[in-house]
Amino acid sequence: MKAKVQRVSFKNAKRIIAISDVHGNGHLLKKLLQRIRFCETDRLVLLGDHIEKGRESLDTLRFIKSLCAAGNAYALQGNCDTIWEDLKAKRYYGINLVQYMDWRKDSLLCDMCRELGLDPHAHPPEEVFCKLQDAYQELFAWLSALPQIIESENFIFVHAGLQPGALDAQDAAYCLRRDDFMHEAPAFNKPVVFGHMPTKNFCDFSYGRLVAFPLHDARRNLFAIDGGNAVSFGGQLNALIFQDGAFSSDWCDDLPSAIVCRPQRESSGWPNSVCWQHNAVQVLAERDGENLCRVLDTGAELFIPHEKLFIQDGKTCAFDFTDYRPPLRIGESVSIVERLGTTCLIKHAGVFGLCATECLQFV
Ligand SMILES: [Mn+2]
Repeated sequence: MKAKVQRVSFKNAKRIIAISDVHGNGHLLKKLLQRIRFCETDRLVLLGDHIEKGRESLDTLRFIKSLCAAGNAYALQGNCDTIWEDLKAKRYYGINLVQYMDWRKDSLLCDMCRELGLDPHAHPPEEVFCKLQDAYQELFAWLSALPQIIESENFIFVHAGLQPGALDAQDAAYCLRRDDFMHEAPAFNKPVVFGHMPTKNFCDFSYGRLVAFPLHDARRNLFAIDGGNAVSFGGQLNALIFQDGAFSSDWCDDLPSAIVCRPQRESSGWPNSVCWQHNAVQVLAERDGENLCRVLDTGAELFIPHEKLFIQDGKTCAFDFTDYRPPLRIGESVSIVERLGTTCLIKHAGVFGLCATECLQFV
């Protein structure tokens, strides 16, 4: 199917703001919009994956729909937003909607059943389908009518990726689901802003570090903005803000924070990290509680705690981890991603790293 392209004029906007992959975390979207003081003179583009994985898909969807109805917000379709259409067409791994709800509890359909007081197991799947269809026709229609591409005077917005060539000739499925666009993308004349894959997965674009902030590739005119909210360990919701020919970003997350009470020096050398898609490792040596591992795809070598390793398809794999230690000054605030005994995995200025637990004062 051809992608639907929506052309908009942002000529009179003070700021153009892009936010991606809200994934049912409407409370974070509200917090972020407040933080950046979103107002009528702004234009906001939500890059899709509005629902699924977070706790409040139905509320989030209604909130985003109301933002769009107010006139200065625009929404794209992401691969998670077509779930109703996919289940209807039996395109979703051949499962029916009840099986889907059993598998994904944090989903739009589960929220809808809860709101209706409908037990999906008390009826045949076809009946559940009809009840939801009747009750939420308008929301389903709104989701399925969303464009896959939005083009303004100066920007192109898409959920996951674009192929080379004209916007009107793009394939809808490609726009929704392109897992490695950051590596595969050609150069574009206009900046292309996209989400879908957490920027943490592109550590080769961030000097080997695991990051959650938006990444900019100036050579190819790309902005990857998915901070991994609701999907990735320690993820955040990013807002990329264009104003007066420059860009900046802001973010929100749900992580607890701590105050630095002893300074930390930045680790020296190129950081070693492991992240999803390239997470198969070879254990080279063991010492108490951790393993020296080599990441098979990248050759990076780093110590990874025992509990961060798992077996998949007979291979030893690691959850996202890094040996980078960010520079920290007394009084600075950091987000606590995970406490690992004497060490903490933290996030500071959008960068993941390690810090000795004794250097932090928990608030
Ligand atoms: Mn996606």
